[in-house]
Amino acid sequence: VQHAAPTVALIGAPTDIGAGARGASMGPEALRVAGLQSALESHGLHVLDRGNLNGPANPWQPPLEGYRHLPEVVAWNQLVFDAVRAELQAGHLPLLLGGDHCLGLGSIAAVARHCLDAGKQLRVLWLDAHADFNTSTLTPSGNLHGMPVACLFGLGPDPLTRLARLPDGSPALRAAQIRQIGIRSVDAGEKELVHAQGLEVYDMRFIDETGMRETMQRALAGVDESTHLHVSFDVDFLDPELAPGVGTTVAGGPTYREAQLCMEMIADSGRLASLDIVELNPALDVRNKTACLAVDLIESLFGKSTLMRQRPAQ
Ligand code: HAR
Ligand code: MN
Ligand code: MN
Ligand code: MN
Repeated sequence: VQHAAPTVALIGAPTDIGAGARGASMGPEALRVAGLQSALESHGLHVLDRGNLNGPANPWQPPLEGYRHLPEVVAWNQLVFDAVRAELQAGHLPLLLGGDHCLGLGSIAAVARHCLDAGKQLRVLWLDAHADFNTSTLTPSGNLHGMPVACLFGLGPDPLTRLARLPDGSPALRAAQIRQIGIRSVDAGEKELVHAQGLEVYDMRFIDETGMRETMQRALAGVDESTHLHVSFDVDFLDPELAPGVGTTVAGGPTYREAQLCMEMIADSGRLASLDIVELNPALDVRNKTACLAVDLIESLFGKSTLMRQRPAQ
């Protein structure tokens, strides 16, 4: 079934406020320079570039009570929440150009709120080397880009969990609504918490043993016409040999073809309704190749495929 092509709204969030290395603040411009808008337009999408949000500077301070830059992280996430919510209300597909992954909190909180208003079922695919499920007592760094999923579950500092709560006071996200894919670096205490909270995690060992096709079939199981599918794509998901331009590389990520298949199968679901692309760090990249790879993968996510093909039988 052919869908009317959505209008994609690019929202730049040039900050590295939650990260442990400076440079993700240059991510939005690197994606624009890599040709993101024209690549999407070449597949028939209508694209609006909303420019960049304007949040607080990075003061580069040590952690305070387990959090680095908490007030600034709250400010950036409020801006992201409002921008993503406005695009969803306008019927657009928000594409958040990070920025570090602390922004996944504001983005997904807005999506959860929209799903509630629109009567949609929410499914989040979290593509990442990391689980991002730390708390102030578990974190080895205090960096809030390691904590957004926990905050979305209601575990985190008050100003952030408040931003993420639904009007009835429940957390934005429950374990049944999220699948984590590509995970290969989780801190010891974080591991226990992820397990205790019942998250479905397809880690690299699982992908090695099961293959990306079966992994994605499982991650997308139950997605139907009533589903709003959100993808939070942390570029460090990719193997660092392919994608060196991130602050926290972890060896042993998906290959080029595994990443493509992941994106293609998401596109086949026909349900992609919002997207974050985060943690791209041009200061650590090589001739913008990580940004170009990200654009290539985003094209596949929006339905570019090698040949016209029927969906493979499930
Ligand atoms: N787990 C480590 C920490 O919390 C590293 C987290 C890194 N996170 C990201 N985003 N780069 O996934 O400090
Ligand atoms: Mn649609
Ligand atoms: Mn992440
Ligand atoms: Mn990561």
